[in-house]
Amino acid sequence: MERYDHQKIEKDAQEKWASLNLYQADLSDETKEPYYLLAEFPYPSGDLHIGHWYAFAVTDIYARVLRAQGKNVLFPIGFDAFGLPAENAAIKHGLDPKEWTYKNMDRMRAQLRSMGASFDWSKEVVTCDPSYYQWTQWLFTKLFEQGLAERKKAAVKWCPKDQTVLANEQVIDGCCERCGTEVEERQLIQWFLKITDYAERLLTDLEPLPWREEIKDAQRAWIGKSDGAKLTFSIPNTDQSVEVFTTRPDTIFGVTYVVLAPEHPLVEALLPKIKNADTVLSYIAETKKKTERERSENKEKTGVVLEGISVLNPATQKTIPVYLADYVLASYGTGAVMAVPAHDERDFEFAIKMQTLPIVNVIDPGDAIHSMPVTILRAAHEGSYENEMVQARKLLHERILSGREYYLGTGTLVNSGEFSGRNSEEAKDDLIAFVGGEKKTQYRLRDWLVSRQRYWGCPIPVVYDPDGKPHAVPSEHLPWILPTDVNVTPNGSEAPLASSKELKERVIKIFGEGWTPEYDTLDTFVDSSWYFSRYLDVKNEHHFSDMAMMKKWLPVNRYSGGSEHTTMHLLYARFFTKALYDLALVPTAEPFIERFNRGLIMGPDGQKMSKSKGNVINPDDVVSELGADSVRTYLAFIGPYNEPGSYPWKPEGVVAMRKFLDRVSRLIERVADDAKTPLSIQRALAQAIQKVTDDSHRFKFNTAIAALMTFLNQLEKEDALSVEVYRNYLILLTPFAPHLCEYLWSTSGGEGSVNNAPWPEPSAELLTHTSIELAVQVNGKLKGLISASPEATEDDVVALARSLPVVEQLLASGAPKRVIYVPGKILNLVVPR
Ligand code: ANZ
Repeated sequence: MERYDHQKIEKDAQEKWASLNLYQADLSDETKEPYYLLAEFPYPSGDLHIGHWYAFAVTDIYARVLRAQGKNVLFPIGFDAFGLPAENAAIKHGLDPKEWTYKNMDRMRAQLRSMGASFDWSKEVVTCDPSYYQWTQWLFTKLFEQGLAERKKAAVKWCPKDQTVLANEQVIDGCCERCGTEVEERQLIQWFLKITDYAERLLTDLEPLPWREEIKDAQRAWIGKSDGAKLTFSIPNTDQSVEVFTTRPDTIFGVTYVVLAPEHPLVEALLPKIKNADTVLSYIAETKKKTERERSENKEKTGVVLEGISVLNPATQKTIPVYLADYVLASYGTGAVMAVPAHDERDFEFAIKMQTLPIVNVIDPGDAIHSMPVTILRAAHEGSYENEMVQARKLLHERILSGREYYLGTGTLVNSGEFSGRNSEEAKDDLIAFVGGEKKTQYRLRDWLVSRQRYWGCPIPVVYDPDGKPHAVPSEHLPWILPTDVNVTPNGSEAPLASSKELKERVIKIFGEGWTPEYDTLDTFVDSSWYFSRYLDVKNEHHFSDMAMMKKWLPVNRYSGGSEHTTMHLLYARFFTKALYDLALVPTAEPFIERFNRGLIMGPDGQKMSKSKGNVINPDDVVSELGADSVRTYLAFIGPYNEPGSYPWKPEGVVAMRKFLDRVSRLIERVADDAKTPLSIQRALAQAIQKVTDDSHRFKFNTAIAALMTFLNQLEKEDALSVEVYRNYLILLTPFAPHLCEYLWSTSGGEGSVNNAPWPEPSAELLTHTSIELAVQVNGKLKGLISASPEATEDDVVALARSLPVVEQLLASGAPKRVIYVPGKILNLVVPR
């Protein structure tokens, strides 16, 4: 079978597009409607993998559809170019992180071009370029002036061997990922952006966004709002007390002990009074090795009592013991909990483990017991619950009331003094008042830790005066250049920038003796929190972007990205935009209107692609063998693009796509100048236009391609095709296979570029009048044929059938006794004989 020469065709097409400068958006064009299509910009790791193709080549399809439909499309590209891999390459192989990064970008630009993606390269942003990070720094100083950037002490994981701070992900089972040394926790002063100030707005502004619910849910869970109360447990004979955050103030009478996080500051203050201080201190040391995730996981509970310390339950006025336990996290709520073992699973497990702690039920489930899940019933009634559900429920009820089983639900208060007998939900507020507490809304979201003790990042534009007070570097000194005389390998308790002589001298020269630099760099998520604004005015030397352009182009119409960025990046960018909006620096409080997450491409074995599994597909190889258009079309066909999912890469699938394209390339043999287009083909064209258009708008490229395949089958049955039908087919296929279509367009005498050809409009008449022949039977005997739309209702087709004289005669003007209608196939009318 004859194959088209993809290597030549693709090279020619790309050269033609470059010479026509087809994809450069004129942002101030007022004649067309603007559409900002954004795909998350890549990290320059050095080699383009299939994931990049999936991200960019498929989103590009939509850019092309929109452009053909007459929109002024901005589809930019850049590089998220700061970050650890450059630094690791420096540490491991002695390479210059800058050189490594810029070389990788060069390589990736070439690879990205091979996709035939219609990026507007004239607006490229590179976050590690001083012309970009100058503005990251400037925006940081604005947040700093506003009090939204601040320094706080925070616990960080520290590897004593590598002498460096580790990210949580770099701690495996309490040990350093690199060298296996047990990590420690250190309290270091770090920079934070106060995203928690925006927690409520990040939630409420999420509501109207047209995002998929699971994306919104993930953000909601990350923000983690809970309504509850702050209650105080005083320590008798001292002026100290323990504050707790609880969502269940209704269970206050059931509090039989209090638990502090091991890091709780009270522990140090109480130490002289703690009788088993040694045990307590060694428990604290053990905890330091665990990550928060390990502590939150449902493992066997551990803890230690503070001997000699007790607190007063403000409801019962009884003294109760105080424990340290690592299931309580220092960073959430107040870092302390009132433990209610009868109504909280973790407290229950802990009480059982410690053996001596009372479990006092304070909520009677009442009728709710009848809807308790069967698994609990089974536990309650060891084994034979099937025939004895009533008995089992009774047993469970007894076990709950006697504190042998915990109960998480609501019900009627018992053992709760004057509150006994009331509904637990309704009594909450009164109980808070009774113990002198206050209502409190708590968020799981923490402030965003943005300082990194790393080299290859944006220097934090801050200097310290001789008293150690931080000052923003004034804008005339921005960009605050990343020094180059730096020892990148961590060699002490300080960040790499501390080894720069030039940086220290620079600060003294500008600010005076005694002034010192900040040595930390910014988390790269800061760089990517505003890049979409920079694309709008990438060369601006006086401002981070242009207000008029931002007003015109923001929010981004559609943001296409990976599901791994649903929480961090998307939340950070939303927060950043809101903070800048409040400073009147950007015109919109939300950065993105639509957000689409794509699925994952797996190896041919259905596993995640990884070098160790040997299942990595190198796109360059496939492109050189089968062509970029085959890869693009295959990736678009693999599944719906806007849904979570994972798709194995099937080599035979790409080959099948290539065969489809080869068939398209031969269609030209049927084109004849004098060919007439039969009604059936006119209708098929109208349907194909409609389907490809609609499906593309929803990122359902898979079904759009299926429609083009069906249409091809129909076209191949025709002996002669009109140029018009043929060209329309090419226009519809261009977004998917732009190179081949460009070639066929010229070959068939098309003018200019197929990319400039306007998107066809389906004729409404052809769409609605699409009809098929339907056999009409009366009492099972064929009486004639009618032509009806496949969507016609039963009433419609009966009316049509009656227009046949023979049918009307048999019905004798009455209604049929029964109607059997199989749309698109048959209509059978049953009449009394
Ligand atoms: C008493 C109680 C009784 C609780 C009960 C629950 C059920 P959410 O909904 O996630 O906000 N808690 C509070 N601070 C904590 C911390 N630093 N570490 C671990 N657990 C903590 O969870 C709030 C509940 O989690 C709080 O309500 C508290 O336990 C616990 F029948 O207080 B509760």
